[in-house]
Formats: sequence, structure tokens, C-alpha cells
Amino acid sequence: MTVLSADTVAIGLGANLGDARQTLSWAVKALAQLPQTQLLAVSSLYSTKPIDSSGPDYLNAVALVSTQQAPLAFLQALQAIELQAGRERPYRNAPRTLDLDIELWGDWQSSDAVLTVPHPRMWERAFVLVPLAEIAPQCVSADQLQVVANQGIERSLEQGWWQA
Ligand code: PH2
Ligand code: MG
Ligand code: MG
Repeated sequence: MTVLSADTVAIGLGANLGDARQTLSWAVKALAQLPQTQLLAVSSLYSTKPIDSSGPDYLNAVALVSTQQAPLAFLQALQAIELQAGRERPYRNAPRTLDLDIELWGDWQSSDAVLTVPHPRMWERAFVLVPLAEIAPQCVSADQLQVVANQGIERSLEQGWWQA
């Protein structure tokens, strides 16, 4: 179930090291300033328990942007923002200062090893589905939400949190 225009990208944002709220707020502003890209919506900020990961609780949100950039260029732009936020990759699913994941890109499906869309694990993760359902309810069914209903997730700040 996905109904996004072809140029609309749902981006999952996550952080559980450093000043996570500050980093995520900075990251949303960085997304808004990417070339050929418009920020459409940002979900509330959620506090979530680490899933297949360790360290402190995460803060997570989902943003919708529209972009005219090509997928691999856009992915590289997201990785550059992660690096600017001090992202290190010591091992898979390590705690991180900033993670920016492409979850959906219109209804495009790609099984490319570098960029798999939809994100292969998004349907197992409340920290993606709950914020996504808030700003793009047509993309997530009640059954899909039910699958992740047992995961710890709590709304921590209302929409607009990133502008403060
Ligand atoms: N990201 C992961 C693995 N586990 N858990 C939570 N709660 N939030 C995340 O953003 C997250 C995770 C891999 O990117
Ligand atoms: Mg991730
Ligand atoms: Mg990632």
C-alpha cells in the first residue's frame, strides 16, 4: 500500500548518540536546503526502544520531501549530511549520531544493493511506520501498524519540533 507521487521521498530519521534532538532538527533543515528539493512534511518526534541495536533509546521521525534529484545522487546527499553530523559506522546497526534512510520513493521499487526501495525492513519497524502513518496515512495500513504494535514507541514532541 503506497500512494506517493513519483518524486516524493519518505525519509526515516534516527539518532541515539549525542544531542539527538538537536542533530535531528539540524538534519531536517539540511534536507530542506538540498538542491532541487522541497520539504513537504515532518512527523512528530518519537522516542523509541532500540530494535536490533543497542545503546540509549532512539529519537525517530519521518520527513516527506519532493526532489528532482536522481536516486543515487540523492542517497549520496543524505550520506553527506550523516557525515557532517559525525556519523561513524563501526558495525552494522551500531548506535549513531544520525541515520537518514530512504524508506519510500513514490511507488518505485528497486532491489539494487546500494539502494533498495522500499527500505527492506521498514514494514517490521514501528519507528518508521508510526511516524510515516502520521504524515502519509495512505502509505500504511491498519494491518501493517498492527504487526509492530508491540514495539516501544512514544510521541515525544509534536509536529514543528524541528523549527525550535
Ligand atoms: N535504526 C536501526 C536499528 N534499530 N531502532 C530504533 N528504535 N530506531 C532506529 O532508528 C533504529 C533502530 C538501523 O538503522
Ligand atoms: Mg536505518
Ligand atoms: Mg541508514
